[in-house]
Amino acid sequence: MAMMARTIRNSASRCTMMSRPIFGLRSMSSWWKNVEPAPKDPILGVTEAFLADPSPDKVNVGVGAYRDDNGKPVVLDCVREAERRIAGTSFMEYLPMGGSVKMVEETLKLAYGDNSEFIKDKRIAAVQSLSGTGACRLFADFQTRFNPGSQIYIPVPTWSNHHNIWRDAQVPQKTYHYYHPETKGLDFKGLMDDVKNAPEGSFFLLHACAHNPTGVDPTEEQWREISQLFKAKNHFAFFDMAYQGFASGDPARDAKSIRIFLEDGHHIGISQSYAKNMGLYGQRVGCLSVLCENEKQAVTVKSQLQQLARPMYSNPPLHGAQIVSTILGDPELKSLWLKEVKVTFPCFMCAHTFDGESYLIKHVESHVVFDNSTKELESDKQIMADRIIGMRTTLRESLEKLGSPLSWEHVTKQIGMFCYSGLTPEQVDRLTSEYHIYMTRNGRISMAGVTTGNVGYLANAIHEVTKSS
Ligand code: KET
Repeated sequence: MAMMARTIRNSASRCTMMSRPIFGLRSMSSWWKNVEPAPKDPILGVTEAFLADPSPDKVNVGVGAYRDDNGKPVVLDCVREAERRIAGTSFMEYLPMGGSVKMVEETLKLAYGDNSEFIKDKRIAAVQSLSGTGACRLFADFQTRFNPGSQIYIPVPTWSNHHNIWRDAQVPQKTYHYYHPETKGLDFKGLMDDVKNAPEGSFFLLHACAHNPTGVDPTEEQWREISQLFKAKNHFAFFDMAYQGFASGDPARDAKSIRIFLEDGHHIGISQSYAKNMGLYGQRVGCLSVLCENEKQAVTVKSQLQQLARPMYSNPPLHGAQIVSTILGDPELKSLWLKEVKVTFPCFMCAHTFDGESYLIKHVESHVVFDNSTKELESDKQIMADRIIGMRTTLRESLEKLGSPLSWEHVTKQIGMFCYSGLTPEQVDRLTSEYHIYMTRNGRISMAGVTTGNVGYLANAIHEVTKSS
């Protein structure tokens, strides 16, 4: 106590000394003179650059946000209806530090299963998070606080912000093999070797489904092998599930990787996001959960997650949580959402699976775009799903017609929101400077940004920058 008082006094007297010369403007402005401009964010920086470009030809295939054929954002019908029901609410007070209990309850069912024994046994510590990014960050902070000195294994490549998140949480990073550039598929052997060679009890970040940016997921069988090896090595699996519903059109099916780990008895962590699968990007609504050994531990862990949240943002925002709990808490609205996920997103997601050697093109069982239950949604949403498959096909065919010497098969074969094109950073730079086409420098194309109006222009530009390679 005495020491603390001394420290405070010392810093106070330092402050007085430092504040003496502040009468001149020059010394005031010197507070931040050592601050250098931050590097542009590899993904959101692309949107900034796109917005600043006055060219009428500009094309944005950077950020992963769903768009219609006119490049306009899409709001789901279930969201519109939930907003209508919420409108006029008199509750605008703070949520608890852990967020909306109802929203969290419903969100856990999506990841762990409707009849999950872990939910029944109250073994899951879960809090509402600021979307998927906030869930990852909260977990990273939790990891460093209660497992100081531990590292995190991150796949190569990954969503670029994973590196920033664990860096800012002071967690040292290691990488593991994931993608094979030649086969444009999973580097399963490299992955398994890295999992095997990591020290016992390491933390691993896994993409639950629709891996960003590659669009390449392990098969079910491969997930089983990964889980077994994790078990043998006593590793901790942290799943980032930002695209539940995007790989197959069915959220339950897309949680398969997680369910396999649960069956095998792992104590996992999960980040969930409603940015993509409910189109609630800007509402910042998601969930962080950690499966514990028993209810008592879950209560303790949750109290610490809340303790981390309190000085950072106090408590999470209300509106998005209300939308989600209104949709998932009402059987009719929930089934509307499930239909919309199937109809809106899947066709371009579900049709292609990599079996280790070649790609199988087929519709997954859950994909019911063409059955009667979705008739009422078919019109505009159906057109959108078809549009995206169409865009993949048109982009590939246009490149082939232009006589491109390269293979563009993967454009129609990868799953998820993105096409991991294989373009080099230099080629992407040329696309931007010469053609006003904006994408991340790793060559990732957000397929949702490709439209009837720009696909020909895009193909031509890609051909121009790649034809001599
Ligand atoms: N994880 C992954 C794998 C991911 O791609 C994103 C977002 C997030 C988490 C976080 O999403 P949130 O909106 O916080 O729920 N990815 C897209 C947007 C971004 O970079 O922020 C993207 O890759 O374009």
